[in-house]
Amino acid sequence: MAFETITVETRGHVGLITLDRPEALNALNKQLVGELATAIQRFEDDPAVGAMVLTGSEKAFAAGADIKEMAEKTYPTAMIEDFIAHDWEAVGKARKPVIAAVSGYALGGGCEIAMSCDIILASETARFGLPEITLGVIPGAGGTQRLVRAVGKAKAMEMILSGRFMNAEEAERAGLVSRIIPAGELVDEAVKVGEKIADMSLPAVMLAKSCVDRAFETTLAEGMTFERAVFYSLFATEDQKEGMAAFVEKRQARFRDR
Ligand code: DAK
Repeated sequence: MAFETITVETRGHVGLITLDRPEALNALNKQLVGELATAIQRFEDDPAVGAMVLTGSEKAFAAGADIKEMAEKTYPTAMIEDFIAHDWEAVGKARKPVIAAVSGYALGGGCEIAMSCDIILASETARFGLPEITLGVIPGAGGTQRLVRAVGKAKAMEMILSGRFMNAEEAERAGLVSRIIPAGELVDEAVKVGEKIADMSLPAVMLAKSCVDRAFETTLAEGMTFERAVFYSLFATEDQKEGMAAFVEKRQARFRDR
């Protein structure tokens, strides 16, 4: 299937998805969200891909769900269609790591999709916000839950109740963003991080990701028990033997994802 609202390429072992609806600041309409879910699934299924990068343009990562598409919805149509929630959840449900490379606006659903990535790298132009309240609604794709976990209640509550945006510096200080990279180097740097991750053992990467995610879902004691079981399980992989042998032999490990 050819895509019309995103572009997709593979750089080395990294799948790169670029949101591409410039006329609407990458507003996430039904078509775009469907194409994004398809592209994510293709990279999930591609054994040559070890990580993904999701980006937009310099002006906008994505300015939210498409308001023009939403405006006429009624309670029954919204509820029954469920806003194609399964497609919206594709990024958050990916098993391979997804890195968001954010320049410009990441608002509403755009901010929610960035937050459902595993790492957010931002350029100095990034603006994060959940302005749904200004439209008479609230975030509906995880914003009220993920923003609180990322930046704490005070900042999340202020942003969600007042619609205030956060710039890149504040987002980095608050822990929403992992690093700020100059805009012109952002995507290359995100791909570099993706390549580094893709060089690791994929089973270890996937399990590390699921352990970190588990920290948001459970108690410390349960999370530690889960982590311990996962840790032991990795001794069943060839990659553990290779990784530790390579250290002892003072050479680079060559992981085979086995
Ligand atoms: N939807 C549709 N079109 C949009 C858009 C959006 N979110 N954002 C921008 N555009 C369009 C504008 O209408 C304009 O198109 P034309 O009028 O030229 O045809 C074009 O992009 C350029 O925008 P502006 O002229 O407004 O550009 P400015 O630089 O002046 O302003 C801005 C940029 C980003 C500050 C402004 O465009 C803006 O405030 N945009 C709306 C931001 C927003 O409110 N976003 C939240 C949307 S609600 C769910 C899943 C998801 C969601 C909910 C539930 N489920 C799975 C249940 C998500 C909801 C949302 O995201």
